[in-house]
Amino acid sequence: TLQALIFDVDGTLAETERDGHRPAFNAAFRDCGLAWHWDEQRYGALLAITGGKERIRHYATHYAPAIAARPDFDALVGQLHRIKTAHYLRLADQGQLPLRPGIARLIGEARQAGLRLAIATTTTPENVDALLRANLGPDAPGWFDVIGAGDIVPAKKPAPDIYQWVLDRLALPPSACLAIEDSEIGLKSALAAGLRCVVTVSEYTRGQDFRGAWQVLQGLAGSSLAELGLRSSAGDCD
Ligand code: XBP
Ligand code: MG
Repeated sequence: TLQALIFDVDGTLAETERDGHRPAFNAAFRDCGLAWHWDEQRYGALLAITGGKERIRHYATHYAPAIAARPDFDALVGQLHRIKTAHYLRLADQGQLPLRPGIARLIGEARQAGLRLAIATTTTPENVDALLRANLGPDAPGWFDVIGAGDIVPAKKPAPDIYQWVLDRLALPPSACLAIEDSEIGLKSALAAGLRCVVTVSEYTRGQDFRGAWQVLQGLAGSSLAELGLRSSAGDCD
C-alpha cells in the first residue's frame, strides 16, 4: 500500500525554470561582468545538465573555454552559483513562483490521508524551503519528513542516488512510495531507484520520452490522490 509521496521540485511543484532559475542565472552573469545570456531556447537545451553549478560549468567549457581554463574557474562557478541562488530566493520570496495547479490540494489531500511526504530534487535546499514557505506558509517545510536536495548526493539525476537517499531516510521500500516528476531525467532517476513514477509534463519537458511512467498527465489539476496511486496508465496496458 501507498505510504509516501516523493515530489520533484522544479517543473513539478512549480514552473520554476523559465522565469525563476533562468533569470537568476542571467542576473548572476550580469553581476559578475560576464556577457553571457541564456535565452529560453538555450536554457531548454541546458536543462539536460542537472544542477546549477554543473550547468554553468558545462556552458563555460563549451562556449567560454578561456574562462573555463582560468585557475580560479572553480571559485568563479561557486561565486556565480551563490549569487544566482540569492536572485532565485528573492523571486521566490516575492511570490513570483506560484505552485502548479492542483499541487497545494494534492499535498493537503495526502496529509489528510496520513501519507508521508518527501522531496527529491537536484536544486539547492534553500530554494526548496523558500518555494514551500512562499506558497504554503512558514510551516510547510516541516510537512515533509525528508527533503533530499542539491549536493547531498554527488551524482545528480538521472542517477537514482537522490531517491535512494530519500528512501533510506524514510525507511520505506520503493514499493510503498510514489514519485512525482516532470522530466525524462527525473523519471529515469525514480525508475532506477525502483519507484513507480507519475509524470506531470511541464513547459520544458513536453515531447520527452516517458516510457516506464506509471501515468503521464498534462498536469495534476484534475487528479485526486486515489487516482494517482491506483490508476495504472494506458501505456502500461499496451
Ligand atoms: C532541476 C534542475 C536544477 C535547477 C537549478 O532539476 O536541474 O538544477 O535548474 O537548481 P529537478 P540549482 O527538477 O530534478 O529538481 O541552481 O539550485 O542547482
Ligand atoms: Mg523537474
